[in-house]
Amino acid sequence: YKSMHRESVQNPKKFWGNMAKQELAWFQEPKKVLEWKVPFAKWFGGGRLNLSHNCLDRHLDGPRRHKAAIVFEGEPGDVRVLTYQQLHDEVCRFAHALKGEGVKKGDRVMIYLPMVPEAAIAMLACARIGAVHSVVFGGFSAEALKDRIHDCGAKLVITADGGYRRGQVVNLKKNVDAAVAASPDVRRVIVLKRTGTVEKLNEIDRWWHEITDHQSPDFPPEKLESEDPLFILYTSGSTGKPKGILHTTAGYLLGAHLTTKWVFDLKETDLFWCTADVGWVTGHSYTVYGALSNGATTLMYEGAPNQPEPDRFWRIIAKHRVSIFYTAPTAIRAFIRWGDQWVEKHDLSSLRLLGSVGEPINPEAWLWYHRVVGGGRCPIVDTWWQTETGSHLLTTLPGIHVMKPGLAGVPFFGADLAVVDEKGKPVKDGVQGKLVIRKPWPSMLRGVYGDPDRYQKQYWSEVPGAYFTGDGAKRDKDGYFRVIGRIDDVLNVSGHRLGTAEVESALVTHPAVAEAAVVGRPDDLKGQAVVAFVTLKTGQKAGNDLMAALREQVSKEIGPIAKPDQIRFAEALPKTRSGKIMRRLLKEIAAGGAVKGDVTTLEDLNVIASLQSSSSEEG
Ligand code: 7RM
Repeated sequence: YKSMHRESVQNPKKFWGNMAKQELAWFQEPKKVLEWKVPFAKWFGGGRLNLSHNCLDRHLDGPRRHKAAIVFEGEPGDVRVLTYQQLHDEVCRFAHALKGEGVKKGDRVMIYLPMVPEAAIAMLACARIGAVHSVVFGGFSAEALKDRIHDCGAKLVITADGGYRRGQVVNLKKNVDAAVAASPDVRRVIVLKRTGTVEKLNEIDRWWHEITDHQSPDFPPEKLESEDPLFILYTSGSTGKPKGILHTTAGYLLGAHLTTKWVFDLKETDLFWCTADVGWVTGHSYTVYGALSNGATTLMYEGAPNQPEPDRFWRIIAKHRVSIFYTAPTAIRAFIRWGDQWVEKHDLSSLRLLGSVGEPINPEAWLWYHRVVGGGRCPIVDTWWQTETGSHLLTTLPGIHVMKPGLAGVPFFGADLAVVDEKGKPVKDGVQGKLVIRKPWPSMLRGVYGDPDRYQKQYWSEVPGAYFTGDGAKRDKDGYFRVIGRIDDVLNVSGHRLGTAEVESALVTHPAVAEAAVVGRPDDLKGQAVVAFVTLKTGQKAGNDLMAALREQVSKEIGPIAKPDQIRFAEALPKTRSGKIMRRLLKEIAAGGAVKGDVTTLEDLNVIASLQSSSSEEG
């Protein structure tokens, strides 16, 4: 590992040039591995390829042709298996359908679907024709969907009548109708029939099956350039609305492909289950693209982990003989709470490797995961990465590295990670600093859609010459990184990214609210809980009704995942002389601790007292 990593960082062109040729299928091999003008990278110039061809067609010539590509289990218990040949055929049919609706290369297509095979089919069909998909998690509200449609200028939306979650039907179509009513540029909505809860379509809608089933199962993949856009995925930042993170074809695919292969030590016979919804980057890179590019079998599960009972995941693992299981610490902590008996009821001997992603994993959860789920036998990979990085950048490699509970691990090949101080200078081992990336890597974001300045400002100006991750970290003497978590104004709630600014602007859309400040509070289960400090307009009365209304407002503006856990009404918010809200202070108050440190920049010291006695109630 050490010599290979050193080489990959010292001579990235050689390393990635070789990997690109060896691992991907090209219509035309690239001529130039990397063009780098900080912070803009172009990888694999002159190359032509297609991502869906890499995920499908290249597996059809050999023994993988009739191998399962997707094993799907719906929440009600329905199971569907699609072989590579069948998946190819469905993707081609749907690509024809999209073409028929006028979708062309470069067009943006919105995907708002439950975790069903059609989500992967829609993504792959877009990739096949060179359209740029933007998947929106089904838990986001109509308002959030509308914002994303407008931001990327999508003219077509793919959705379903509904999806199953916690024994209920999630009415996706209703949200799409509301979003589309406010989006004059949307010309077409394609509706998958999943729950049978929509009887009549609107004029703009077409049933998925009606425009797809009769189509030809062959659709020649578009020969795309390496840097042709592949997808936009919205993620929360420290300011404003979520940003559209842009990924392009070849570099992204190579990152997702190689990490899936090496980090999960993938074997031909594996059944790989990444529990992330395709609405998140983990679902993109591991459930769909990385797994299929490697010709693996990927499992998709539609519903909740405790439906109908808290052992649903273990039931699925035992039933389908899952061998690699990849989930988030927040889920692991919930399983611990629900009790070992739910795990122990099932034969999990098919498991051979476990993974964790999304937030720091506390050593207790790690040890439980290892002992109870992994039977003490399975290595755990704790993979650190971001929507922006496209694929894993910190991890251990099973069989190669010793595992250390609570530490993500070492840099993946080609990744030049460092922990630096305020001035951008590397700190000593054991000292906390900012986690930065000093060299480009193939699956890096190519920018923020429609906003090149924001890309530069947000990521490349905090630390000179380097990409700032937003995370704090420490490196130990063995070169292992412990990622502490976000040090910017981004929260990590149950492994989901949330911008404090986003929640604040959702709160102030309520007519009673004057100002809002949102901070995170440590939470045993979710990692962080959302605490909102709110001041009201004159004449407005604080109380339980208003609290409920404000939480509802956030749910409407963003989605249920963003609902504050606690709302605290205050007389005023603590501010510096320049008018900035003192978040450090609010964090301490939210955590229930005493206010420590320097408060001399506080505008009104009385504010502290009023906050600490502010009325509050748990939501
Ligand atoms: C994959 C994903 C990214 C943020 C990131 C970190 C946190 C993710 C780990 C982690 C500690 C990990 N993309 N994070 N993985 N922290 N250990 N293994 O989660 O864009 O949604 O979030 O998540 O703070 O910056 S993301």
